[in-house]
Amino acid sequence: MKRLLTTMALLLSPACAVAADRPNILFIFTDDHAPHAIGAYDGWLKDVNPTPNIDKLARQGMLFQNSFCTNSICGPSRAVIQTGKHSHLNGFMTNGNKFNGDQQTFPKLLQKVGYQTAMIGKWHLGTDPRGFDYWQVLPGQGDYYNPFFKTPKGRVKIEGYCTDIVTDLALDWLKEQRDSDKPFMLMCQHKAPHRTWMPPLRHLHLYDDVEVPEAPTLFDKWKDNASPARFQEMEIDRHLHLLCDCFGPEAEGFDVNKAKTDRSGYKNKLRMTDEQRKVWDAAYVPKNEAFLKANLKGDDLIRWKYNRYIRNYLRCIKGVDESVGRLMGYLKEAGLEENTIVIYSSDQGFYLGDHGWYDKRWMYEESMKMPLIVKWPGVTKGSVNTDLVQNLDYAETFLDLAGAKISDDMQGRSLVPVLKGETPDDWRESIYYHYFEYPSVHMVAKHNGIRTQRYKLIHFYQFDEWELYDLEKDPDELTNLYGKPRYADLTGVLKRDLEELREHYADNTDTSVMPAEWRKQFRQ
Ligand code: SGN
Ligand code: CA
Repeated sequence: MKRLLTTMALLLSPACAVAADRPNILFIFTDDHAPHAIGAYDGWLKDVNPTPNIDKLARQGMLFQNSFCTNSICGPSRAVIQTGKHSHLNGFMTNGNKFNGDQQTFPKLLQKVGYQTAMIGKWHLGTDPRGFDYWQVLPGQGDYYNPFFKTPKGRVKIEGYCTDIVTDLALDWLKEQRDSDKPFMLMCQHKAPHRTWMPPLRHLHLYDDVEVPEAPTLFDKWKDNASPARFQEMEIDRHLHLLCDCFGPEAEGFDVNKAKTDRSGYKNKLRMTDEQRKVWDAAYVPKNEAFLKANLKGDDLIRWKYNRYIRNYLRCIKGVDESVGRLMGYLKEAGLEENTIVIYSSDQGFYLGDHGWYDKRWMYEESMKMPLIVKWPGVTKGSVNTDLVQNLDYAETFLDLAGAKISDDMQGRSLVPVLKGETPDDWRESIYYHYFEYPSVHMVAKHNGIRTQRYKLIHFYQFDEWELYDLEKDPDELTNLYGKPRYADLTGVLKRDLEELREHYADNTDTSVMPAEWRKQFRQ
């Protein structure tokens, strides 16, 4: 009798279900990969064909056109994914925070129901990963060349190119450490294509002979925006550094010692082995000489910097796309393809010269959007979904896929019905956004806001300035409708809804206006 009861208890325990019952989850995550730099998203870079392997995933999966983060910055986005809670509740509001690993996370909950969990690559949450049977992560931002990795046993340096190494480590784990009696959840997280965009050596000449289109808003002067857009520090023109970001020629009077201490491209180049640097210089030195000769000024110089930046960014993405190809190849070879759900996503979007910028942070479309493609064999079949979804939903989705209970205190919703093509009638009609890092690098003012399928209202509360956009008529967000009498009623409704969302998500953080004398100081 006792034996029978034990057997029954085991059968009822989800931890005991055999691997085949529940899908494996492979989460491929990158850093700063804007959806419009993925071919399948059909943006203005699609003709460059930047991502054939990711596009293939989209043909077999579901591509989310309206996928957004809650706070467009690295660590915070990752903390939202771990917890299924907005930044103000998980405590990781800015990159300077440290993640409290004692709190509930989805990997811990997956372990409880019998999943084997692993985390490889960029983590960027300040404290050591928790809830993983295996982890090997880049310290902080990590390096493109010859990076260090942190493991439970200490630090190791691995020679080579970061994207390739992270892929190798993920494949090694799948081949050698995977427990075939359990379903797995593997997070394979790349540093690329983060600043300072350093491509793999094999791709330094990729796109040399291709005309890469220009961002349609490259020369935006933010005439209609509230003041924060004019006081940022992320312009291709004034802030993208010719040497440290673009690997251009060393300018006269350039302080090499300072560059060595910065987290700049110059310092990163110094990490290369002599062999690596030789290949690098062979690619860039002749181009830099031609650049010096051309003596570009004004818009031509902006165009040159844009071109150097976008090509290196896309070359980094080529490395990522190859990683996706290798991982998919292995799943097939190992007979894991049919029972593994593959997710491709990135922590936020990015400006690819859009509005004259690089970087992210703003609630504008380019940086608030996250790519999200989910391939669920037997379920998804190459469709495009336009429901409003967020990184807030990932934890819930993974738990649901694993047949685990979704914790009541999580704030998002499972995407499982959406993936099955059965979006619930009461799916969200608006999303809440809050960015907290100011003053800080790139000087993007704090703001919160609401986005519906059609409209977006943004409040730069420290300066008490607002923006309102009609995304249907103005997808590039160039015409600020805030304060226009015709939009007064709509503004009132959106303000009320924003307040309701703030309450709904229990965001009690301080959104007061800065004292006038401080504000002045930031407007000089
Ligand atoms: C670094 C980058 C910034 C970037 C932040 C945050 N400068 O400071 O451009 O905004 O990280 O990025 S760098 O020259 O050091 O690359 S995040 O992805 O970690 O949020
Ligand atoms: Ca990022």
